[in-house]
Amino acid sequence: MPCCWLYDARGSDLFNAITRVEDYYPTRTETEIVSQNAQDMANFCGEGAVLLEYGAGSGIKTEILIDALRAPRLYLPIDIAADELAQTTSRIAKRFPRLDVFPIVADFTRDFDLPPALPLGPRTAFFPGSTIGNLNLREAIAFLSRMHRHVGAAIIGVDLKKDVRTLLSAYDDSAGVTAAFNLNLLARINRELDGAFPLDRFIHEARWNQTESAVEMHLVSLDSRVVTLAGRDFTFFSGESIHTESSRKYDLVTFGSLAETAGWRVSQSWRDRAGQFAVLSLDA
Ligand code: AVJ
Repeated sequence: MPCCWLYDARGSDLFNAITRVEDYYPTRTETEIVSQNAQDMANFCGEGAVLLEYGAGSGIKTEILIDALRAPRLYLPIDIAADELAQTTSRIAKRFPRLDVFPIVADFTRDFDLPPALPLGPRTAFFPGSTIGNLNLREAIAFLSRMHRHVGAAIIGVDLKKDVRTLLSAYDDSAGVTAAFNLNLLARINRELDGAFPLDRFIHEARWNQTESAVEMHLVSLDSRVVTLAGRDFTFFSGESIHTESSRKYDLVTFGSLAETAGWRVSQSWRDRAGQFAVLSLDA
């Protein structure tokens, strides 16, 4: 399933809850990297920057970056989750009264237009969260190429390969928040498509796919069952799963050549001490 469907209002709330659980290391690690290197990142963006953010979400890391920018001109947060985008927009607009904020509700994995008359000034994209990891190779190249048409520079967060135990507990936390986040997809189908998935007969599972270098989230059916949706039958064998998300993990060399394929050159990389996560600057 396209993983963007995980993010209805409830899904966005649950994702924000995930970012606060101990087992899920990416958000706090990346936030720390951005905090400690905000000045370098701001210098990279230059004075009077126009900042585009793909998949803005709650915008916590963005706030840290904007705070370090010199006289930023415009912030364009792009997100599919309209409710959360509205909240983030008003919080950031309030905190930075001299900054213009122009939210765009869009699925950034598809083509969309930027507003026609953007102010002059260097345009930089901010793409944190390792959201790039949710895209497969073809999608990632298409996305990075579109970003190349939109802006001349970018700052991107990339989650790095590490031991499988750490990865799997990040995607199957002991508090069960990730399980609730994943299962909300079935609840959403029941709500919006009038489905009849029994939520207690599907279980969350995180799997490491070595070939894809990805953590996968699955919803495993505990029974054999037929679920009817919009006049169509969906048949499950017992143990068969719905694959709801892949979260690819990169090493810097592999990511560098992926970026190059889309016309980018990695210029700087910032990492945490343990080398769990990287934030990279890209030049066109
Ligand atoms: C959307 C990339 C930040 O893949 O790590 C968190 C979503 N899924 N736990 C990720 C997610 C399960 C997350 N990002």
